[in-house]
This record gives sequence, structure tokens and C-alpha cells, in this order.
Amino acid sequence: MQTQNRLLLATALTFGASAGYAIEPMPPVDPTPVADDLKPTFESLDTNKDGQVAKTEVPVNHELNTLFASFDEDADTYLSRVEFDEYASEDETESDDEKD
Ligand SMILES: [Ca+2]
Ligand SMILES: [Ca+2]
Repeated sequence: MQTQNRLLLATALTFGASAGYAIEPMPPVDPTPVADDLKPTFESLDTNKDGQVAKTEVPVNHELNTLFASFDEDADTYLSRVEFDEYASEDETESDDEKD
């Protein structure tokens, strides 16, 4: 009896192994959607309407907060509209090459 049980167990294991478990590849998990594709407008950031965007007016989780210094060319800790436009037009990769 014991021998037969072992045999059955072995058979079951072998069967299970050879049948295999079809391991389906997991679909890639969608990365967290990035919401800052759309750049804020100068007006939306200039909350106190003084005509400049202070770093404190930029949400801390916004990429501009990190990039602020690199666009604040005169280092006055504000982005003027001109400086902001530099940021706003930074990675808009519209190629005008094909236009005539
Ligand atoms: Ca402001
Ligand atoms: Ca500035």
C-alpha cells in the first residue's frame, strides 16, 4: 500500500510537472499616468497677478519647480513672462521643418 501510494504521488508529481503550469507573461503594468504633459499657463501660475511667477507660486510637485532656477536667467527668483515662455516652449518639439 505504501509503495503504491508513493507511486501514485510520484505519478501525480510527474504529471503535474510535465503538464506544467502555463505561465503567462504578466502584461506590463501601466506606468502612473503623467499629468504634467500640459504645461500651465503663465496666468495660472501667477496667482498673485504681479506679472511674474515666483517659485513659491509653482506647485512643489511640478517639474517647473525643479527647473525653475534654470529658466530664471536673471536669478531674481521670479520668472518673467519671457523667462516663462522659454520654459513653455522648451520641449514642444513641433517641427516646422516640413512646412514651407
Ligand atoms: Ca506672481
Ligand atoms: Ca527671473
